[in-house]
Amino acid sequence: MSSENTITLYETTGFPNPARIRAALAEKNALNQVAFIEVDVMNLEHRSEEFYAKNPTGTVPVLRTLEGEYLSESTAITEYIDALFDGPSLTGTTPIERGVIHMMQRRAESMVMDAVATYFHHATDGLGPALETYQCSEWGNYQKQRALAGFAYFNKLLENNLYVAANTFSMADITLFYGLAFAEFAGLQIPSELTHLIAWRETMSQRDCFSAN
Ligand SMILES: N[C@@H](CCC(=O)N[C@@H](CS)C(=O)NCC(=O)O)C(=O)O
Repeated sequence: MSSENTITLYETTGFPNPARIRAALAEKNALNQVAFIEVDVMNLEHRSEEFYAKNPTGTVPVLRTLEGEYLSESTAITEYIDALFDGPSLTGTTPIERGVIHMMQRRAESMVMDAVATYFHHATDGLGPALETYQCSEWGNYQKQRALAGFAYFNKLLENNLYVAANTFSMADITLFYGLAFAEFAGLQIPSELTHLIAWRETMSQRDCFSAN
């Protein structure tokens, strides 16, 4: 699909935040309505003036909307996709659902996704010396402990719930799923006693939006 007059996703294959957007699009059955442009993060394409003009924080994903606006932040992009396309809601329909899903998405992001990312970038080799220009291993290892506490929190939550928020599949599940995938990539295993979290992840991995892209 051409990138003119259509929605365009700037992404980097294999990276967890862009994968959240692929999953949201798959859930809405809208992957074929979007053009995809690969950003070469390993060769610093996301730190070019051209890319900063799209997203001043220099991260993927970025989505160019039908109106030609550039959206960054996976949650904001997901909200746009959710409102634009038909299909099951990822952000909730009733006021209480919307509030709870937003809250739980942010918990999954802060307690798992962002904590894992900080561990990865600060306390491991991360993306390598060309990209990791500032590292603080103490901060990274502190975030590793936060991530482990996040795992325990979600394990308890999922003891009696099929989904992270509002008894329905949502962007909160997508964020937690890719937060755990990132953790595995970074060498952070889910402790074996966290059986509810492990079982939830296994069940989620069968879902088409995660397995088909
Ligand atoms: N809060 C942002 C995080 C985006 C982010 O950190 N993306 C990573 C890839 S998963 C990135 O672009 N990393 C580039 C770098 O670390 O230089 C979101 O929700 O989209």
